[in-house]
Amino acid sequence: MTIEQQLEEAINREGTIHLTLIDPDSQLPEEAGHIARRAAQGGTAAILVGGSVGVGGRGLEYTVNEIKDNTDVPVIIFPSDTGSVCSKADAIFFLSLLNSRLVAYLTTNQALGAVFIKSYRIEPIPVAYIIVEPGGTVGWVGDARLIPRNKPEIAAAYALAGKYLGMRWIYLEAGSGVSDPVPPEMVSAVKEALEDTKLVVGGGIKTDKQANLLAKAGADVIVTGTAVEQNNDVQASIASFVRAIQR
Ligand code: 1GP
Repeated sequence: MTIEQQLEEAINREGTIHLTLIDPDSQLPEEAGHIARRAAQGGTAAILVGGSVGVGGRGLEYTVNEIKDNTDVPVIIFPSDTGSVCSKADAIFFLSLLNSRLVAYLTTNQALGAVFIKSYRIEPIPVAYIIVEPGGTVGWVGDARLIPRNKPEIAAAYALAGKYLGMRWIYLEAGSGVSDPVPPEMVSAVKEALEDTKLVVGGGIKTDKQANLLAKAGADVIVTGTAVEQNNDVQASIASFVRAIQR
């Protein structure tokens, strides 16, 4: 079974699933392995590895190795550019940043990275990536024309475009560590447009309540990163997110 099928099965079984984002630039590889183990024990369905700045090379490779050594859940690269492709990962979110002004984030990084993905035999999972205000670091790095928070119809139009382009996953991103996640009203508008295409929501989700509202609005996948980094009891924090998103 592919990683994508595993995620789909988990969504069909549980309604909404949780993924943990680990930024290799935020801690030593050993610590990343520890976080991943505790996150898996808390019920996270997979580990995403990525970040907008300072991710690549040996730091990335050691981090992925440690995570793989410490857990059995899939390890999926959440890339910022071609430097994020890592041979040790199980899969990669093959993103196109649909609302970027830069062709590099629409297709050039994808073309340059694709050859590595093929030769490393990592599973590519096609994802339409859409950045919503405030956008955080990734919004700046990706030069995104940020979707205004009060314009759910624009987010829905982009999401539908991603679906019609053949992307099987749509990712609504507010930016890592931002003050407020994507508004639930926007999530429900996007999900209504997408129907059965899978919807991932991340950025700024800090509380169980926020996660619960986003799941109820139609998110199939909730991603948290900063909330885990800031919590000493990773397992309890993830377990509580997982409980909060159960429909
Ligand atoms: C993944 O960028 C997010 O979509 C992670 O955001 O660090 O705010 O959880 P946080």
